[in-house]
Amino acid sequence: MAKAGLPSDFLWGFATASYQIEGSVDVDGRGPSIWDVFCDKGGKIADGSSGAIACDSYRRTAKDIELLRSCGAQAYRFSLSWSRIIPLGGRNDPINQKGLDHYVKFTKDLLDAGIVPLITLFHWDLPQALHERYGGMLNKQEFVADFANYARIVFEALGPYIKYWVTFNEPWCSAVLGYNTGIFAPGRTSDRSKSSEGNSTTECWVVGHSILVAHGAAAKIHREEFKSRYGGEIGIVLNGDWAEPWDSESKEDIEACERRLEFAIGWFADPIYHGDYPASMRKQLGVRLPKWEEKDIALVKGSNDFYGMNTYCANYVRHRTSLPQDDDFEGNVDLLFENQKGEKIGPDTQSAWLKPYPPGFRKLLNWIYHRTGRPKILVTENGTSIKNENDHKLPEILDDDFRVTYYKDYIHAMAEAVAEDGVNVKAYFCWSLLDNFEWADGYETRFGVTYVDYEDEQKRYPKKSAKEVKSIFEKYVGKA
Ligand code: PNW
Repeated sequence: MAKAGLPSDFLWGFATASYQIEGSVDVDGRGPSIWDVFCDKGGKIADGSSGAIACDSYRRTAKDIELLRSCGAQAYRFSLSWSRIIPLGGRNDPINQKGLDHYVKFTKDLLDAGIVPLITLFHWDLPQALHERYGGMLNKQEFVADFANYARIVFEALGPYIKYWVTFNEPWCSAVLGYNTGIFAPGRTSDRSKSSEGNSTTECWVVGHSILVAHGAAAKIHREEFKSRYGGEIGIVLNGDWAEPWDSESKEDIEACERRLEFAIGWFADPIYHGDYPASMRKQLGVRLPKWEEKDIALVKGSNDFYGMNTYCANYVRHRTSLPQDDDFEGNVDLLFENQKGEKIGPDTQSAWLKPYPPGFRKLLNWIYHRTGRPKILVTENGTSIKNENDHKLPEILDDDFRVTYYKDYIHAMAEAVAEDGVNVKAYFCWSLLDNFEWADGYETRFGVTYVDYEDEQKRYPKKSAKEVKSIFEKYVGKA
């Protein structure tokens, strides 16, 4: 049996994001984000919904803090809505003091409740005005300058209270889902049945590049202007799921797994930890992958104080013998849920892409740890939806045994990676504290450890998992 344990200073809690929970989209001077506009287009969100009300968390901060306390959470990861703080987003646009004050008060209230706040500056809700003004993240120079200005305003206001800053959540999703497949805002793609604008062969790579430079610029500002005053650490959050070879004997499939991880994770991690994109991406994408200007890579290389890791599941990966398509973003591989022997990687959930595979978590922790030169890792998201969960009603819906098992197995896998393999993991956040607006999947897909009754004033009911997570951590913390 492998040893399993976590250090005694390990921090655990729950995560959310502004657009998914806040609602109050036109309250107290908030400006629209690309997600407000995308939802309003129609036909983009499974149930035709939007984040207009969501969990009503903007008005229920006290309830959310009470909930966190009742779950025994030590920490809470949430994101700021840029367009609440600067409604038009830009460096010459006015600041909305009410929006900023809201987050300052919330942060202080969390601290008063004994909960460590972790702030994400950008969880996909770009101010719409910046999208309209210059194409948002397609315009590196403007975007970096505006993001840097926004970050500085936030560091100034919240610096004294925050130990961990995340610049960007999952740039892969912003770039690929927003500018290649077009299933996320702003919905740009070459597929003209979905969008009249966009170029899937180039834009996602440009957007990824802009995000990296903006992250580097914010990290520099934090380090030079705030760190000595307030302390605190800064990093980016990258998503990625483990890859198992479709044919475990095939050298090509094993290489395809590596390539898949490089396209998903190395795309962002390699510039930060090694100063350039992976060679496999360079080879496949050629000139479509932006070249690093010296001044940009100087900002990006070494810009992480910690590695923020989001992971949910795993895939089987099979190499392709055909030449890569121009809009391919996966490294020219097939992503499958079954291997050559017909074995499934994991059970179905409500999310088409998510089949739990706990051993993959331990393997991926090891892969990332060694690829990036053994940084401190914070697991900033991990969790699951449940097949047909939304068909159930109170009180049965609170018996989320599938989710409880998921957390038991995933946290155990992490505790093995720490105690047995020596991976330096210091924090873990369940996704999510609340059922919430699950982007293109709307409200039908629930990820919360808390049931939110959208029909009855967004009342919150902790599910079984909300209580179980605490006892799971009690088993491991202090044992490594
Ligand atoms: C993450 N995929 O998104 C996000 O950070 C959360 O906002 C989100 O609610 C959560 O995971 C659950 O989906 C992802 O298609 C969305 O592979 C889609 C994918 C991965 C992550």
